[in-house]
Amino acid sequence: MGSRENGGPIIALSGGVGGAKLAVGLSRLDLGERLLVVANVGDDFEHLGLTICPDLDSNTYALAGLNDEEKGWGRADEGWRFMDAVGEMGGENWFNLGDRDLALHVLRTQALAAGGSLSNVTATITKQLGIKAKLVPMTDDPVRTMVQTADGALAFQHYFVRDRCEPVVTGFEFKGIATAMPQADFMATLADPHLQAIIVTPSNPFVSIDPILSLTGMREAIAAAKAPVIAVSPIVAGLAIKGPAAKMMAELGMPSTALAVAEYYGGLLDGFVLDHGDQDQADAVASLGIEPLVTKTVMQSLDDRANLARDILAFAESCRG
Ligand code: FO1
Repeated sequence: MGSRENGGPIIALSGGVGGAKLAVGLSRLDLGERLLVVANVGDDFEHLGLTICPDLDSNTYALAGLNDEEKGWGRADEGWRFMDAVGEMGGENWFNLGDRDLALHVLRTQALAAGGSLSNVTATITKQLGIKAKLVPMTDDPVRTMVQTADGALAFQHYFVRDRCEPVVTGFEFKGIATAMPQADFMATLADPHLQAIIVTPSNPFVSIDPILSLTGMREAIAAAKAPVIAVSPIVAGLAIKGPAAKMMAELGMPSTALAVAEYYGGLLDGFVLDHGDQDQADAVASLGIEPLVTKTVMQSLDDRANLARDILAFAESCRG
């Protein structure tokens, strides 16, 4: 890291695929434990008697280099004999648990049943997998995203996997959010006077980032933090790189543009990172009072991820001024 870095902690708010890719990019800058990745837990659910935490797991597998790049979730080099047997016996098989992935769900469920917290079991697993960054859930309390549609509310995984994101969304509810306590290390790091940056990764604003921002006292803690807040657009040239963000924006009556995402986050942000494909929206972002940075945000290679991470930290330093 260049001399310009103040050596303080860096927080990345992360959901699934897009967030995990940038978390990997940041982790390749040798930040060690200075990097705190905070994962959304609104996607979590109980399934086949197991506690499933998809966004924690996407970040865990990506940071450990074990993730399946094609699917965007679960592990690479996976087997499906467990699921074949579940199907044979008439069990629920709409949500695919790989044979290796299953170990994580079983061990986490066992640890939680023994009274452990989600933070503790996440720390144990990430340490076992040799992950240097600190990965924590946004809260240790249960929060469950419900997707509201014209035909009623759907549990997140029913919307996302079982119904393949086809229902038209009208809104979202984060069940449990009012009583969920923000994770302790997360809140302590937000209050750290040496905090270098708070990065809103290019995850889905509605179902990955909003659950984190909706925690009690979170927006106030971010506003009071001594670090610039930088968001990376999850929309490039009108399309989400992965997932239903653009479709949700259209269904919520928003233009599915990078600028609309900047407007959606609004006053929370000091800086907003757009891809070259959205260069023409940079001035409009600036007119919101948000500093724009135009760079390559589409992360195909590992180098792309590290380069974007480096650009963001340099951008954060300039925003700090
Ligand atoms: N996403 C799917 O589209 N199909 C699946 O069968 C599926 C299984 C699955 C198992 C474990 C896990 O951690 C994630 C899984 N996901 C699956 C992704 C999951 O739906 C996430 O919520 C999304 O990645 C959105 O964050």
